[in-house]
Amino acid sequence: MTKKALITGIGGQDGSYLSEHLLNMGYEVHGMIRRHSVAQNQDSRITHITKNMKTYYGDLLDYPSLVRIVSEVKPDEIYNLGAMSHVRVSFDMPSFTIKTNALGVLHMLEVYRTVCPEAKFYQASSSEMFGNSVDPDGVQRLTTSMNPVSPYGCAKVMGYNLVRHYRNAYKLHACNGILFNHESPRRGINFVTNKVVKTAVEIKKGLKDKLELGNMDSFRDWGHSKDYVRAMHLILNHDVPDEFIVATGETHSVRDLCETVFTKLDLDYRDYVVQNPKYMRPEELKYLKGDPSKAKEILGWEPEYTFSSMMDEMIDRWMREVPSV
Ligand code: NAP
Ligand code: G4F
Repeated sequence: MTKKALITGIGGQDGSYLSEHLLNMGYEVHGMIRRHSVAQNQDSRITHITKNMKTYYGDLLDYPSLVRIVSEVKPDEIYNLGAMSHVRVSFDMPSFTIKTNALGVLHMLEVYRTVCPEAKFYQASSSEMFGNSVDPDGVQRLTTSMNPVSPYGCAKVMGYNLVRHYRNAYKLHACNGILFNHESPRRGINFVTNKVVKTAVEIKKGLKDKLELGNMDSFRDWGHSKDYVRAMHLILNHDVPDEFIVATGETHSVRDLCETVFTKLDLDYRDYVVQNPKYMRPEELKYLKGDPSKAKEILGWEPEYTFSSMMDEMIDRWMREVPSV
């Protein structure tokens, strides 16, 4: 029988790739989108596939909308990807962030528990939950303590714990994927990878003369969203509901990122990158490098992209889209 998946945050980076992945596997895909005053912004990342799926207006903070959607769809699998996902913005909008990323998870779990408890549930947890905890060998793993350093991270820890609690208390198939940073040509342009790539291409084409950044000394473990949505499906469909880390096990600084991208464009980043305190955070997460061994051993998950091939794909997008003067 055709499986039905419901995705919150379907219009986001991961929601769009996950929809493609599930449609390719023969799933019936349903997704929740939020109403925007500019209607084309509601589903700009999924316009190429909306004819193959069904979308519903809703919001993680609007409990009646969740009851209506889940009751109508009766999903076999729920992927809760909806979130206020920008860490820097979470300092500016802490209340909305905590509501959406923590209370929103509670709402989804309650609707799941009461309407379709036989379904499986995936929660988009994040490496931001670790904050500045790093094991002595320089990695974060499932046993690393969680000491979040942003409203976003604090809310994600709450969501993570709620999923574990609901699993244990109500015997639900509820799972957490702790995903490290993942990017793609569809990444929002105010996240550092896409901001660096887009601006570097604009500089290359003579449209800009500088790139303003915040902290260039933080390190991130950057993978590709397409690889990571495959992991989401594997995590949810593992026999036992559990927690998994999804990461590359490789780390780069923001400075390395700039050097890689500008060098690929035959430019020297030191001639163009300036720091602007506006992009600094009140508290910074300094270093991320995840241990994906459990996902590799138990789920057989392997990433297909490298840091370099992902940057090439992102550069190609902007080389095509940025006009030449
Ligand atoms: P994204 O592109 O920002 O997508 C987030 C989606 O959530 C958007 O469709 C957004 O809708 C929706 N959303 C925001 N507030 C909502 C609300 N109150 N109710 C319902 N939907 C809401 O983020 P992403 O990169 O795809 O990430 C997907 C999930 O993985 C998020 O939960 C994120 O926190 C988590 N995560 C991401 C990463 C990463 O590196 N990408 C790593 C770890 C965890 P609008 O477009 O209408 O705002
Ligand atoms: O690209 P970022 O904004 O991603 P961040 O904060 O690591 O969060 C992302 O990854 C998390 C997983 O670890 C997700 F949960 C979360 O939803 C999101 O997808 O910033 C990366 C680094 C930071 O250290 C930041 O301070 O880049 C630094 N940075 C330096 N200049 C900048 C900038 N970040 C942004 N967004 N913009 C800058 O101008």
